[in-house]
Amino acid sequence: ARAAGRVVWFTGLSGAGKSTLASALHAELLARGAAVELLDGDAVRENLSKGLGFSREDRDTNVRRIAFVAGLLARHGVTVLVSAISPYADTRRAVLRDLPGALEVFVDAPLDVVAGRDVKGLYARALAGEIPHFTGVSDPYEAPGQPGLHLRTDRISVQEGVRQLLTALGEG
Ligand code: GGZ
Repeated sequence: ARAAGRVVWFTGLSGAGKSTLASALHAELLARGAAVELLDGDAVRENLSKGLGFSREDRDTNVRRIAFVAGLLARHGVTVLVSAISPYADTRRAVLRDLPGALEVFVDAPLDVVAGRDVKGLYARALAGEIPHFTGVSDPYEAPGQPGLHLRTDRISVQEGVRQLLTALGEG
């Protein structure tokens, strides 16, 4: 059988740069001719997880659905890039354990930096008390203790992040 693909699981706060890094890595791997798929928070919540909210239960359901699809793809040799806040450490551990060779990537920037960027204006609304379960403000984010890769996006460029990702994947 064909070798299994790797799952690269980007976890971190909204606005930390998960999707930016995942899509930059996606473009680079595509350019190298790899079979690679992107499971991004936004698209997943519009399709696979449509109707789910942001309670712990719904977030965990979202994360488990993503992991299930990632496993199916990886089994057929596809490299799968997952971008989801996935805030609960236990749930991440449980799903990643079932994905052989998965790389957990902590996309990390301090809350004041991501709230300062506030691309979608969500942090301003959350800090004003208008979003009851907003990760990092009114809902928890449990950072990985031992991520496969830790990227401080307030300190490194997207290009440098992609370089470190490729190295971690043995594709440098
Ligand atoms: C966190 C929220 C919330 C709440 C809406 N908390 O920056 P974005 O906008 O595009 O990414 C965030 C996205 C989070 O969805 P995920 O599927 O990644 O979350 S999880 O893994 O926890 O299931 C944000 C937007 O949805 N958003 N409300 N309350 N982010």
